[in-house]
Parts: sequence; structure tokens; C-alpha cells
Amino acid sequence: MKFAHMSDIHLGATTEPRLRELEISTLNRAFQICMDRDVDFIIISGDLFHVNIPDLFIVKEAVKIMKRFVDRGRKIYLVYGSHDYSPNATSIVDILEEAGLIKRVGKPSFSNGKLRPEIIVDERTGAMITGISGRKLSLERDYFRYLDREYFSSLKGYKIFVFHSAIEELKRKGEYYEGIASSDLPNGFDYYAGGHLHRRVEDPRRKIFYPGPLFTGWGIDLENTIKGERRGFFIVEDGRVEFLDLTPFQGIYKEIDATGLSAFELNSKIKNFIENTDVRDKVIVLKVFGVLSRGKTSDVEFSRIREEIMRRGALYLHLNRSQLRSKEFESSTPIGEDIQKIEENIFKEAVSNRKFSESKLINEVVALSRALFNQLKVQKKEGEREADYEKRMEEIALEVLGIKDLLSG
Ligand SMILES: [Mn+2]
Repeated sequence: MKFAHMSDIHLGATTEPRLRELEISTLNRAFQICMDRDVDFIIISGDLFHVNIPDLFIVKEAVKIMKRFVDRGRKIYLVYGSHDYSPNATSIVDILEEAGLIKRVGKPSFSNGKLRPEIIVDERTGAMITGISGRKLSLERDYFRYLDREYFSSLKGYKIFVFHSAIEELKRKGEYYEGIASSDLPNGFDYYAGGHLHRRVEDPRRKIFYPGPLFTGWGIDLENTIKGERRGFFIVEDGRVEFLDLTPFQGIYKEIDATGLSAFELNSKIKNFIENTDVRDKVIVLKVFGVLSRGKTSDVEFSRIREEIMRRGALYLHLNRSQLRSKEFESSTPIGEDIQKIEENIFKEAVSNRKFSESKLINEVVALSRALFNQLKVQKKEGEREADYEKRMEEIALEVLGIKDLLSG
């Protein structure tokens, strides 16, 4: 028996044309290897797509690639990830399953109050495959609590458990995710196919394996790829696990400390970096941080910088400037125990940089900002027209600002 294990492909995460091409060609390479190596089936541990309803262009490309594999009588098994699942809307995963392209494993069913995720037996190999899908906010942890563990350990044969959850014991220093304990996994499986962690983990003693993302087109994943994390997938043959490295690009990671510089000086420092770096066909991650001595952060010509880097043939520029501040609008890292508190503190900080004659006004502005912010989070209803949604939001905003009557009168 030979199978492939991929995860966290996040198709559609990037809209940059060149990155998108790479995303598709990397998926294609992975499936070509699976066909060349004649694997019996492929397991995807969640987050095949970046959102539950992705751009149809990427769906079409993915279907083309997966169909070639499936047309050979091979199967693709997967679970939902935290990204491609939605509690109240149909996911593209459901549509592809209805079309017979993929098979979702571990659909929940209950027996005597215990959870028995459905087991799929692969026809070619007889492998038994089940698992637990990912949920937003790690709600899947509750599912693990109710698992019928005895039932699973009584089953005879080669068993694979597919899941989309991080595991606490595998946490590295500085990683802040919530996960399950390795003891939450049911005993007696031959392979635990993990997803959700965006780095490769091989734990042969516990038989837990995370391939990490196949392709990484965004944020911190890009940064980690450039810093050396290899991207690819596993092929498992008779218990041997082999990592196939598909890392699709090279890159440059550059930090620039702006502390003590004026916005003007920072501009020329960045320009200097671009002029002395061969950025061609590379992903550039540029992190600019520190406190400017003069000028505002908006005086830093980031869009010009992006244009220049792309003009010189870079694949993509990922700009991290979340820790760049200026003296004129100095802000410390917002602190608070929960989201509400953090939001409040951010508004307070912003307001304290403005000069109000009455201190009472500050609290009112903070309260108003928060109320407006909360109301603007309201999402579009299913089936609601764009224009109706905009009108509804407008009315809500006017109401919060207390000027509804003023305008209508
Ligand atoms: Mn993911």
C-alpha cells in the first residue's frame, strides 16, 4: 500500500498573478508525482481551499488536476479544515464531493451517545480511513471528547485517522495556538494524518505526521519558507514515511530598523536595499519596524517601493510594517485580556493623540468609535443584494452616530 498525505494547500489564498501560477503548478507537480509513483490514494488533512467559497478560476484549475488522478481509479480523501468549512453555508468541498471528485471522511454519527465518525474503506487497498474535521475556534476539541475509542481500537486492519487540529505537545516556543492533547487522538491507528499546523512535523513514535502546507502564498508562511522551512508532502509506503520537497520559490527576508530615522531617511534606506539586491524571481519579505524620529508613517512611500521591487522582476513583495510607528503618532503595542479590551485600548490611544479641550470628550469618542466599529462588523445576510447591504450599513452608521434625524429632517 502506498498513499500520499498532503495538507493546508489553501488554494486561492493568493490573488497575485505570479504567485497564483506557482500555486497551481505546485499542486500539479504534487499530483504528477503521485501518479508517477503510482500511489493508491491521497489524503488531504483539511484546508484544501482557503475559504469555503473560493474564486472559481482556482476551483477549475484544481478540478482539472485532481480529475486526472481520480480518472485512474484512485481516490482523494479529505476532511474539512478550519478555512474551507462554514457552519451555515455550503462549502466547495461539498460540491466537489457531490461530483464524485473527492470523498470526505469521518462524517459524524452517534451510537449510544458516543461519536463514531464514518469509516471509509479504500477499495484498492482495504485501508480504513476516518477522522475529525477542523472547525473554527477549535470547536473540534469537543468532538474528540465524545469519540467511541473502544470501537475504533476493536477494528482490525490498516487504519488511518485524519484530523485538522494542532497538538499541544508539539507546540514550539512562541507558538500561541490552542490544540488537542495527543492523548485525545483515538488509540490503535497506524497513521495519524495531521493538518492545521503550518510546518512539517514527524513524530514516528506516536505515528503523528503533519506535512505542513504544500504551497505558501501569504503572510507568516511566506516568511517561514524564506527562512528555510521546506514545503511539500509525504508519501507513505509500507510504514515508511518519505517527505517530498516541493518548495516552490526562493526568497529574501530583510529587516530594516527605522528607529531614529526620519521618514525621508527611511525611504532612501529602503531604496538603497532594493538597488543593491538581486530580487529577480524571488519573494521578498520586508519587515520595517521602529519609531520614526520625524515624519509620519504615511510619508514612507510603500507603494512606490512595491512598484520598484516588482519592476525589478521580483515574484512578490510581502510588506510587514505593523510595528512601524512615528513620534507624531506614537503608539505602543495594544494590551488587553480580550478582543474588546484591546479594541478599546487602540481607540483610546488613537484619541489621546488628538487634542480635545474637554477630557470628557475622549471617553465619548472612544465609546462612539467602538459602537460604530461593532456595528460595521455586521455581515451580509445570505441572499442579500450588495446595494441593500450597503444601505442597511449606512442606516446603522447614521443611527450610531446619532445623526439620522438630522439628515432626514
Ligand atoms: Mn491551514
